[in-house]
Amino acid sequence: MPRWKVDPSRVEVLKERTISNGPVIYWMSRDQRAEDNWALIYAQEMALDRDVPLAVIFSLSPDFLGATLRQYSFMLKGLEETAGSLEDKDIPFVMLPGEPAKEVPKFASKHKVSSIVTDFDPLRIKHAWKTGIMKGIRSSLIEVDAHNIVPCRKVSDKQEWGAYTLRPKINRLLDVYLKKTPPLQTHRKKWKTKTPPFSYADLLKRLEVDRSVHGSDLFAPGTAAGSKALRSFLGRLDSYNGTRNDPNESGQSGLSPYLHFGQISAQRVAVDVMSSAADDDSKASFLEELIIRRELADNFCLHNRLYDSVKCFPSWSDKTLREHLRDRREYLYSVKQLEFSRTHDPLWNAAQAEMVKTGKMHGYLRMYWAKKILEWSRSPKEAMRRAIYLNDRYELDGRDPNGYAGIAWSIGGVHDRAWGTRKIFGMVRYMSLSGCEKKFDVGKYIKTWGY
Ligand code: FAD
Ligand code: FO1
Repeated sequence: MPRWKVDPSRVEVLKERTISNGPVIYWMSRDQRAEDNWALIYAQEMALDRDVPLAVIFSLSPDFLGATLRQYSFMLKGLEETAGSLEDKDIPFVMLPGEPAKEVPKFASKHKVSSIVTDFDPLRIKHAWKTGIMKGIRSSLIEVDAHNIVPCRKVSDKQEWGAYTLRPKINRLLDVYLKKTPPLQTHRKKWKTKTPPFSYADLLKRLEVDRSVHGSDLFAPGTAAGSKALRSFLGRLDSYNGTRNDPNESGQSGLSPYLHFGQISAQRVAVDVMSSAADDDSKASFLEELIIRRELADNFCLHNRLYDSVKCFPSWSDKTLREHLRDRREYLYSVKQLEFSRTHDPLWNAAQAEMVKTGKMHGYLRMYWAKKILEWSRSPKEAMRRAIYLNDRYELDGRDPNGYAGIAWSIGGVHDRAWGTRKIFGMVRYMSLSGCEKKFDVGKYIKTWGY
C-alpha cells in the first residue's frame, strides 16, 4: 500500500472502530478550506484506500461563543466558496445547522459512514462536541491537526512557560513538517445521494444571532481573498520589522481573520514567506509570530483548560495581583463605557473604535487595550471577563486560542516575566500612554479613529 501523505504524528484516533465499507466524511470545523488541509487530505486518502465515497460536512452551531453577525457572515461567505471548490472535485459539501452532538451522529448513521475525520482545535467547546459525538456514532472518529505546522499534541506534552521554551522544540522539527501540502484530488467514487444546495443568503437569514454588530468592510471573506492578502503582504514583508508595531502603518499582514477561520493555511503562508524575496530578518520576525507565538497559544489552550479565566495565571502573577487587589483604582468604567469608547484615554478609545468599526484592532494596541482594562476594572477576574467579551464580540479573529493567550498575557502575565512592582499590576508588565508615544504618532492614530 502506498505510504500515506499525512504524517501519522498529525493524527489522533479518538474512537477506534472496525473498518466497514461505508463512506468517509470530513467533519470540517476549524480548517474551513479545500486546499492545504491535512485533515481533508487524510480523509480522502482513507476513502481512496477503501474505494468509497467522500463528503465534507460542517455543523453550524447556532451560538458559537457569542459570535455575532459579523463573524458568522464572514465565515459563511468563506464556506460558500469552499463548498464550490469541493464540488469542483466531486466532493459534496453538506451544511448541518443545529447542535453538532446531535446533527453529526444523525448524518453519520443515515449514510452508514465508516469513519469520521475532523480537525484539531484545543478549545473546550470542541472537546465537548467531540465527546458528545463519540457517544452517538458507530463509526471511528479521527482527529488531524491541520492548523499547526508542527502538530500541537506532538510538539510538547505540557504547558510551555513561554516562547523561549517552545521555540527550540518547534525549530528542531520544522524541516520535518514545513513543506508544501499535496493537492486535493477529484474524488472518483461519487456520493450516492444528491446533497442540498448551499445558500449563503438563506442560511444567514435563518441564523438567530446578534445582528447589532455589522459586517466588516475591510476584509473580504474566503480563501481567494486570504490568498490575495498574503500576496499583497509578501510585497511589503521587507518593512515588517520597521512598521509592524506602528498602528498608523499597515505593517501587519492582515491575515488573522483568514487564519482564524482556517480559510488559508499557516503552513502555506510560512512556505510562501520562506520562498519570498524578502530579507531574512523580516522573514524571521514574521515567522516568529506566525509559527512560535501562534502555536504557543494552541499549546496554552490545550494544556491549560482554564485559559479564559484568572485560574490560568502562573503563581507569581496570581500572587502579585492578589496583593494589589485592594489598590485604589483611579478610574473605573462599566463594560458599556468601555464598549462605546467612553473613557478618559483618547488612545484607548481610538483602539476600541478601530476594533468596533473594522473588526480588527492593531496588534500593538491590543496589549495596551487589555492592560488598561485591568487598570480600570475592580479585579483581574472582572477584567478578564470584559476583555474576552469585547474581543470576541468585535474582532473577526476572536474566539481563538491566540486571543485567550493574548489576553492572559496582558492581564495575567502568562508567557511573560515579572517586572517592577506598581499599583494594581503588581509585577505584571505595565504599558503607558507615554510609552506608546515613544513608539508611534499617537495623535495621528487618535485622529484617524475619530477620538
Ligand atoms: P501579523 O503581525 O501579520 O501576524 C501574523 C499571524 O501571526 C497572525 O495572524 C497570528 O496568527 C500570528 N500572531 C501574531 N501575533 C501573535 C500573538 N501575539 N499571539 C499569537 N499569534 C500571533 N490574535 C487572534 O488571532 N485572535 C484574537 O482574538 C487575538 N486577540 C488578542 C488579544 C490581545 C489582548 C493580544 C495582546 C493579542 C491578541 N491576538 C489575537 C494576537 C495578535 O494581536 C493578532 O494575531 C494579530 O494582531 C493579528 O493581526 P495580523 O494577522 O495582521 O498579524
Ligand atoms: N466552528 C464550527 O464547527 N461550527 C460553527 O458553527 C462555528 C461558528 C463560529 C463562529 C465564529 C467563530 O469565530 C468561529 C466559529 N467556529 C465554528 C469555530 C472556528 O472555526 C474555530 O474552530 C475556533 O473558533 C478557533 O479555534
